Amino acid sequence: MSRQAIAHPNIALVKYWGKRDLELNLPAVSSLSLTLDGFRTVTTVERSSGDAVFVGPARASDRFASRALRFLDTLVPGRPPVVVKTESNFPAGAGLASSASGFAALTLAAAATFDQDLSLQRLSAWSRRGSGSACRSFWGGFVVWDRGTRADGSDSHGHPLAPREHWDVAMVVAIVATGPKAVGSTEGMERSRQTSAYYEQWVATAEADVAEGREAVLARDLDRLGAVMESSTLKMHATMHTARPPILYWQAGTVACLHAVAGLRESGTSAWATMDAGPQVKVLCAASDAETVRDALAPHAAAVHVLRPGSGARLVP
Ligand code: 2P0
Repeated sequence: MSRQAIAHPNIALVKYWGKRDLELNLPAVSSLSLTLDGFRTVTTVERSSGDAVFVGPARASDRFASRALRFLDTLVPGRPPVVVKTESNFPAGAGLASSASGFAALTLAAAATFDQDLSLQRLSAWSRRGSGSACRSFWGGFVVWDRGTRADGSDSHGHPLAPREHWDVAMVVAIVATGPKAVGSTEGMERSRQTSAYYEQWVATAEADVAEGREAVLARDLDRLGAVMESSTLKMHATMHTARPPILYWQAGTVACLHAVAGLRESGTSAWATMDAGPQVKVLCAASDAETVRDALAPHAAAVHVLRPGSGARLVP
């Protein structure tokens, strides 16, 4: 018995950064994201006589395998042994949201293999325990993850805000540097929470940013969404820059791309940047401006991808 699932990464427009419960992986703040097409993870879960995890054709590292298998243990205690095979068409661990698509696809394929007939909201809450941002990849287009208030985390999952057809935007992704990140997201969030004097302000202003982002998405107001989006990412990185020891994911190319985006706006193109736990710069713009944005970023990047709003995680029939 085996099932296969496909999921796309999502990029947060208003960020998740910080946890209020490490065990259940509950966020300190709500967030708002856009699910992308183009990049994707395909994962198969098959019942077997023993556990094994493969990434592409090769055995996964022990660290990767035990993270995936321990996650399945929390979902279905006493589960049968499985072989997991996963493959993504973009680099992992480089600030491109590979854990979002990875844990969304794994959750969906595993639930089907274990005959768990759950709503998307339940699956989303399950996936959150593997990687917080995964809970937003169950829907296409624009998605809100409510931080929730319940201690058991059952109300901390994604909700669809607007489908991919709602708004003809593009996310132009500048790959500034490849290779795994020096500090993982979970460690980065905890260091910010424990040592940055700005963390409290980050949390205090996050819900208002999500509310503003929601209104801007529903009104298709790119300048308004872009302004709150840049403010959110810069506040998030400020908590890292002021942590001890500091965390600086940005490279020279990151800053060059930020100036290129500001230059685009000065010359009349509505383009807005966001960065995650890595050096890459993702630029939101109208789909009709995507090539202009690509040309402006290309001199500063090793590669530039133009991605469009994508669909939610799904089982392969
Ligand atoms: C986000 N990031 O909202 C934020 C912005 C990175 C920066 O969610 O610790 O792999 O597994 O819940 O989801 C990346 O972190 O973190 C992330 P964990 P995750 O997209």
